[in-house]
Amino acid sequence: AGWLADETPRLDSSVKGSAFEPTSPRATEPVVGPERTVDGFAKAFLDELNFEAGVALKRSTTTDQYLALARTIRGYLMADWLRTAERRRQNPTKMVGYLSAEYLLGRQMGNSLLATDLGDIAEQAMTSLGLDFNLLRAQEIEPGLGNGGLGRLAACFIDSLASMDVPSIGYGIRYEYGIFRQTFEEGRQVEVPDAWLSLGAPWEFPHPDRAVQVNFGGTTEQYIDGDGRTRPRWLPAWNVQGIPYHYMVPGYQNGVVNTLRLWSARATQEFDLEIFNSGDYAEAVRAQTFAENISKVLYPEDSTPQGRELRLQQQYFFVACSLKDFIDRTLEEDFDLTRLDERIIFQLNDTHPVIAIPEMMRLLMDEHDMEWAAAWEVTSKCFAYTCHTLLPEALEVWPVELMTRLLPRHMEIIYRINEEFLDTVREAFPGDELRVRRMSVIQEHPERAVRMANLATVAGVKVNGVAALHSELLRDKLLPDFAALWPNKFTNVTNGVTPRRFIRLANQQLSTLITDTIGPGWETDLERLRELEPYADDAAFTESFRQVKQANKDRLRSILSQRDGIELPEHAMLDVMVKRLHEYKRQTLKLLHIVSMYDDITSGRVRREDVVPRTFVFGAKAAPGYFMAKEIIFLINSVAKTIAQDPRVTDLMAVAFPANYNVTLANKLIPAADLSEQISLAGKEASGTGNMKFALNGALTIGTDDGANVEIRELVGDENFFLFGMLEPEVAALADRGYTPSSFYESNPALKRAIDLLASGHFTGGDRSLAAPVVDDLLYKDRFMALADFQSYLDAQARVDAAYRDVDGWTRSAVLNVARSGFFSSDRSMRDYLDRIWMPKS
Ligand code: NBX
Repeated sequence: AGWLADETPRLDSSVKGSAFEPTSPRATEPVVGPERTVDGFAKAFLDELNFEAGVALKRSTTTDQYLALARTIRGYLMADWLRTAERRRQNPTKMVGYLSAEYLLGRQMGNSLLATDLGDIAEQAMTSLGLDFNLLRAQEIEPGLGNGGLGRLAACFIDSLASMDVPSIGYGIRYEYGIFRQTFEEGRQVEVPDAWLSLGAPWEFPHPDRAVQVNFGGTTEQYIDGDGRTRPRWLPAWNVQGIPYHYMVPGYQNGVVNTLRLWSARATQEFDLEIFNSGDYAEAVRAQTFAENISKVLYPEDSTPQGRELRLQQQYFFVACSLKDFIDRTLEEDFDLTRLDERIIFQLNDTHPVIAIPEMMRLLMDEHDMEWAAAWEVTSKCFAYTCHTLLPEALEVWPVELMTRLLPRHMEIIYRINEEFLDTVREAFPGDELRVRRMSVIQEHPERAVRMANLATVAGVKVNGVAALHSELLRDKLLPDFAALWPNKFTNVTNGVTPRRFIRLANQQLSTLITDTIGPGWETDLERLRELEPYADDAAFTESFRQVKQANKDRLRSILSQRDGIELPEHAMLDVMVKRLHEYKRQTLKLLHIVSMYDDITSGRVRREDVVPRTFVFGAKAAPGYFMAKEIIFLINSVAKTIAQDPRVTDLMAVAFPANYNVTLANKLIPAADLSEQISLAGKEASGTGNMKFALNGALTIGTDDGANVEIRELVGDENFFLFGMLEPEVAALADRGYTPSSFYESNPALKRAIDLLASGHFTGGDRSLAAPVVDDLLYKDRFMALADFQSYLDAQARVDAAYRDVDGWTRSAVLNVARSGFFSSDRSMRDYLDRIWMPKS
């Protein structure tokens, strides 16, 4: 590791002494927002309702009122947005371009109210008009434009960049349908399309006037240019338009509003007309549908790359739009493109936007007349690559056949990049052709394909992992040949989460307690939570802290009752596992613990009075095509139902699996949790970010030595963290020896009982076959070694029970988790990106 050890994060609210230095406001046209009073707000609201929407208050629906409220709040941000944009235009500096196919934003209204500090005024204004503020807020459908951690990370990062006033822009895709809405039918996941735009989209600003054209297909040819030089050019076969939609990204009460620019695909008129003129009207309309499919829907597969053509179209579409957009803006100031790296660093959020690299080469050479060497010189300074995985099957590769068909010019450029790169390898390692093959951007087997991670590593200024352990494994196990060639290219930036959304908004009572105790300002200087440490032994403080946790639990019970009809017991430890459903995350290990506890109680193996009552909460979406993940969901629901109906255990345990876990639900669940489950097989979870949110909200973690768990434990202390399971080297050693899960089953009676009970059909209405897919996989494959870690996990859970019985001791640990987790602010992550990647001193 070592990347973290010697660094004390600094946290001031602006970035100084770099090209990113915020520029002073200049005299521009005065922009005045509505008056910041209850009356002023009410008037602005009625103006929106009456004159923009054309609806009278007494005839308005809740939807009308929500839309008018959103537009009113947005109006208060507008002046700051215009000012921020103008300030940046007047004094251009280097910017960060965050390129991400996903942004899992969560609801916008609460965040906008917090950023503008208008919460009280807005609430009073709505009350003065006889409206229910909370009901209106509940109308918002969150923009679910991401799958999970990677998409939510992008949303946290742009929040921090705005709160730190870093000149930056987020680029992505405006999916018409975001991540599917999950429902359960007889315990099985059923996906419903997420029509999040159907009620209107008050937070976005479409700019059809700034449309950009994107080409696809066709061929390339050589031609002689005006100077008599032979040059290649692309003769594309079809094209679409990208329409930018702007979203405000407000900083936290600092007058800064940055922009998130999401692209939506539309058919080009010329394209339609050509067919239309040929007389086939129906075909013209079909062409439109075809074009617009590109931004229609978010691919719901995480960690398993989709080799689908439409997915590559999406990636190239948003990247081409974004680069064109940025370069055009830069040319407005007459900038010399050979120095483009003085204006931009594009951060590649995983390999999804990596096609930007050949696209930049193409733009510079084919459209801006640069020679290869000059174009490469600048391109290789404009990108940096973040990897978010360690699973080899999650690395994106695109078949050469598909690339050639869809992006022939880019394929040529990739070949040339690779040729020159492999020359470098051969020079550094003469005669080592095996190495050359391993490092090539083109793989030959099982089919010729472009390895996007290799391309990103070749062209990127830096390659980073997302937690200390992950970055180490990325360097030493996933890309060791590249690390041997370029040791300094590799670095770490541990993920973080925004304290604005995940503490201030999600946990208002805890926020008030913190502010009352250490004063204001911690929201942008999260290391200040350290000042809470002395209060871990303060009777009055710990009592208030407990009350806050209890209030959050009570609120959650009422939310789950209303939202899902789930009735939870009043007094129980709240044990929460929320994240995407994936075998490596090991929801099945959690399930084995639950079944084991159930078996202990029902068989009388433990005395009832020795049982610490628990409520288990799961939240997880499975990729629609991921068979095993869906079987696991079914089995969890089956166990939950059986337990709810068994009077022998209902006073001691309950399992809740509310459907459709999303950012909105996370904000309600996390503040209520006592115990955070972070139980992936060591070496598989790149970082995790939920783990940070729980610790910051005063849950204790039971976890493996994986991802950012490692750093959480280092910071909060061993005594305040329940560690279990094999370490990564032990996992590797066991895999090398050959892992046989059945031997653990045979030799561990508790494990055997739990698996036998699951297999017996007890939880599946007597039908053994319904449990078989999961049980058989565990017994005969168990790729992620749940059985090997089972006993260690049970032992750790016993330690959890003992600790929870000691109310004071538990509260003390919970307070220390909050006090010592300030490092996990995404503001610190952004500072690390600035120091190590975007603006390194050396
Ligand atoms: O990125 C996640 C990792 O699994 C987490 O450990 C990490 O904390 C988080 C942020 O760094 N990866 C992730 O969420 N991946 C995807 O969502 C994904 C989406 C589409 C795709 C591949 C992966 N094709």
